[in-house]
Amino acid sequence: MNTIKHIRAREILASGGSPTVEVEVILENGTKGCASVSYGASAGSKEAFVLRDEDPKRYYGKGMLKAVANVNEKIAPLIIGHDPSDQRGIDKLMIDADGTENKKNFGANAILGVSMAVARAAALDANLELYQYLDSCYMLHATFDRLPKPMVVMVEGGVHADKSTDLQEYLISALHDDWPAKENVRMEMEIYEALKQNLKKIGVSTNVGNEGAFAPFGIASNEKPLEYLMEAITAAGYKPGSDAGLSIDAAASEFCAPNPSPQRASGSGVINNYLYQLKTEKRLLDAGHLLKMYSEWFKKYPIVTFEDGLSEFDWQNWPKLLAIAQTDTVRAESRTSPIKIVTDDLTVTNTKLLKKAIEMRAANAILIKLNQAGTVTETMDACILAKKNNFATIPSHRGGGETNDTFLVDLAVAIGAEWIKVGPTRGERVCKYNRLMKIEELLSTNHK
Ligand code: 2PG
Ligand code: MG
Repeated sequence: MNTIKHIRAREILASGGSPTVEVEVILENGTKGCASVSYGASAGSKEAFVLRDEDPKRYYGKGMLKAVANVNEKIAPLIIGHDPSDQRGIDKLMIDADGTENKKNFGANAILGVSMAVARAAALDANLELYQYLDSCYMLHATFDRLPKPMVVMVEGGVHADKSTDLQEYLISALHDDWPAKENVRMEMEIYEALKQNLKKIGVSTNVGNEGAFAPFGIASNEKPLEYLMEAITAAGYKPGSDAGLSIDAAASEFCAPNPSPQRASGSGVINNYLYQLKTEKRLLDAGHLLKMYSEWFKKYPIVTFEDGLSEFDWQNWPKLLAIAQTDTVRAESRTSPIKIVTDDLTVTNTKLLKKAIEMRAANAILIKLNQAGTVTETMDACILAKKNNFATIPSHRGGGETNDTFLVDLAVAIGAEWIKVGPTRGERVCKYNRLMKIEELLSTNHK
């Protein structure tokens, strides 16, 4: 058996200019798996713990030398000598040795780096592409006959940009399952270019936010980007609602606060325990009025997915949002499936929280982020549970600190995800779409 011989972690820079963790796992025969870990800017409160040094003398406290040391000194001795193909066993070993609910001891950034690098080394050792390896390792029986479609951030605000919209992301989601990935990617980038030209024409700034999407300074309302996206789709020569749909990630936890005088709004069933502050429009809305605004958008625009429309604490109103979305969706002739209500901060790629969302009928889709879970196995388990319960899965990049690692693309392909949320520009984003197009080429040459 080809066992794990050596594990080495180091601090590298993530896209925001702050450090993250990179891990190398080397096997007896010299096979080397390398992986780096991303982290978010608008992280959910229940995500697995990102261990930062909190040393103000280095990187304003954001150094990751403690996590690096945990890999080199605490995790490596646990894992060295193990069979790298026992991914589930290795992940469990690290979870148990950490011993905390959210990986606070070693840091999820340390544990995940090892978990991903082990998977890469095992895939290389088995002479498989990573997506093939994940398929066999987790017995997914993937057919690879449909690749995830791109879902690209086009306009961004919230904590991802300065003085833009309150809602965090406005995206274009490709709708054709039967188009080659490279055609869906091309469409997205042509719409991005059309959007840029349109914004310039009307005198709106084309400066970009964390993820390379436009972050229009001083925008008039949170609805405006939806109009911009509709115009851009048409200007690029595509049909809104049949070729390309609109998606939103409100990231509502970021503009939500407890309501000092909570009341049940009469008749609607909405419980107003929280208030939502839309600074752009100088409005403070209770959940009832926020849902009313969303409902109007659902009727007016071909919105296909809607993520974190309510705060991660506002659980009781999520089923109401799902019900509204299922009745108020604009339907293009070619598209019959109802809008997907996507959980991100609400479920943080955690099977316990996903189970709760399933039981409460709080949503019908889940965003998947490796670092929210903290191991490859827990991430895969969340995907498997979602699939079993007819939840769409959408693996996603991170806003704050993304890296050039493309693991999430292989994961998305292996689980047969509906979409993959990344982009649009900057190296750490486009490398994901480049990997997707490469996988398409590999599959066409029989790498199933
Ligand atoms: C999100 C992500 C990715 P962050 O909320 O979905 O766009 O942002 O990584 O900052 O949480
Ligand atoms: Mg989100």
